[in-house]
Amino acid sequence: FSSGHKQALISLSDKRELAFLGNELQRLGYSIISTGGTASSLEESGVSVTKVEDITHFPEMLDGRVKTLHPSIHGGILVRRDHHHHMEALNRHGIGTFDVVVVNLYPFYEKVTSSDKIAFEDGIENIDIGGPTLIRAAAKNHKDVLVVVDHEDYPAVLEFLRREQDDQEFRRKLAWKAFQHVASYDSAVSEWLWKQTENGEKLPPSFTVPLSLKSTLRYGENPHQKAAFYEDNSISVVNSGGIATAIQHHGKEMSYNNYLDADAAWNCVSEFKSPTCVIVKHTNPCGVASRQDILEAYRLAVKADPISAFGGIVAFNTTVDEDLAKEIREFRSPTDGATRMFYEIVVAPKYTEKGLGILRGKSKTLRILEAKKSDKGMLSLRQVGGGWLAQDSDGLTPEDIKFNVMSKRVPQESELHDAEFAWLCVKHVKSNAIVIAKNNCMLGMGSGQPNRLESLRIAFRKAGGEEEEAKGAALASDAFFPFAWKDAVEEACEKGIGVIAEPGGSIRDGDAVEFPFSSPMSGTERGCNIRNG
Ligand code: 93A
Repeated sequence: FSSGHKQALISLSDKRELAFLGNELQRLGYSIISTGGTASSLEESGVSVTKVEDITHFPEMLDGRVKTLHPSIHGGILVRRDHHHHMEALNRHGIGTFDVVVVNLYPFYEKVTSSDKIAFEDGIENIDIGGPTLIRAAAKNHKDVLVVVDHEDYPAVLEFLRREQDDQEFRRKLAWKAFQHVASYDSAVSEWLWKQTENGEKLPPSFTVPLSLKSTLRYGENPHQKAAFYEDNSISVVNSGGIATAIQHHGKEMSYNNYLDADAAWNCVSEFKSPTCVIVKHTNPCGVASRQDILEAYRLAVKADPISAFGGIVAFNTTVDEDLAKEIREFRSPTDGATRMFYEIVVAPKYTEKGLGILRGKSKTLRILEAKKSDKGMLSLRQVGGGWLAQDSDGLTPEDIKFNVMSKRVPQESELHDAEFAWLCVKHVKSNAIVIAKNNCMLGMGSGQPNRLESLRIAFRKAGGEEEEAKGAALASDAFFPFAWKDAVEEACEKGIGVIAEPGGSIRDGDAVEFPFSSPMSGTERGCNIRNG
């Protein structure tokens, strides 16, 4: 295997598209060298292949722990071709150069998170050592070695090899991706090991989040701020959903604030099981309604606060079909009954062809996003000067809600249901958050005020003030009532609220509960912080 002979090293656990890659490389004149399983699979596809052990003159050892860790392999990858003494050394030892290295790693993350729990020892055996070493070596020497870690890159790589023109930019991008791949892998291993220690339940002492640039944005929150969107490439989130993985079917490019709002709307609507529409403005849900008829849910969500809904983000947890798309296009603002509603973004899990066509026709700028529900259980991070605050994501689901009735009056079935609905909504409203809801519909919300009473007053104003509508409705608060001076509880009762859901935790909880006309309740974890503050 003297230099000048084109060689590709292929060692893959995920063998998707392997036959295609092998055949094409062979056609381009490459000799293929592979580890055991990969070699067998290539042979089955009619590709001639040399086994690694025929080059190293060592069998794969220690149950496969040592396969490619050998100077005959790593020398051929790391050699500097423009260094005469490097090439001389290779020749002296009869080592050939590698031009292409294609590797993906033992499926560690999939194994340790699979439903059939694996033993600690099995976890350890699934830590790939030789694979990352190959990837790192090839990525370091990317000037002369193409490193490929993603089967989706095979067509571009083959095209590059076919053209036979050098392009260091392309090589660097592959090398960058390769190091990302290894970093993400290592962070999954380290996270798992931490969970195997006695501290496993605690947040880890440090962690790496491999981020990659998804897109540069025109500007940030304000026009003078530069901004970009980085995607989390942790193995644990790659195949999960969330707004970062949404597909944009139409419309103007997404802005910084669009992403924040779309994320808020999508997280909120994903919370509900029955057909639901959520409208968000400035990261807060201003309309939420669940109905079997999604058209009605949409109209109710707009009606909750038509002024805020105008120019907002509309999210659905159901398919947007022709009828729904028409309703979104035609619906006129309840404010004047004439102006057609205008939105920045529509987000949904699916669109029918016709539905999509109609929405595309609504406006050139309307951004249409198709999103997947994201997995729960990720860390939620916030930056403060010089550091980050981390907390478990708020994984509250409808099944987790178990209210304790604190008051003498026991709420009726319908009141309990309204309280649950309000409780799910208030989780997505920025604090001090108050939500008033009835019959699967948010009537009003207040947020962002430095005192809870003010939030409550705003929520009532939106719910229609003293009007009948809010009578007997449920009120949810994201934190306890301090019950100092005139309190929100007192005012809520005066306005006819039927049931109050709150987490408790004030030293004056007793007063809030005993308040003469009220029937407040608390969540199970009384005194615990059920919601983010
Ligand atoms: O056990 S290892 O860490 N030791 C090695 O020397 C080694 N070299 C490649 N695992 C090693 N590999 C990995 O084997 C690759 O990363 C790849 O995922 C896998 C392919 O094995 P096979 O071709 O036998 O299916």
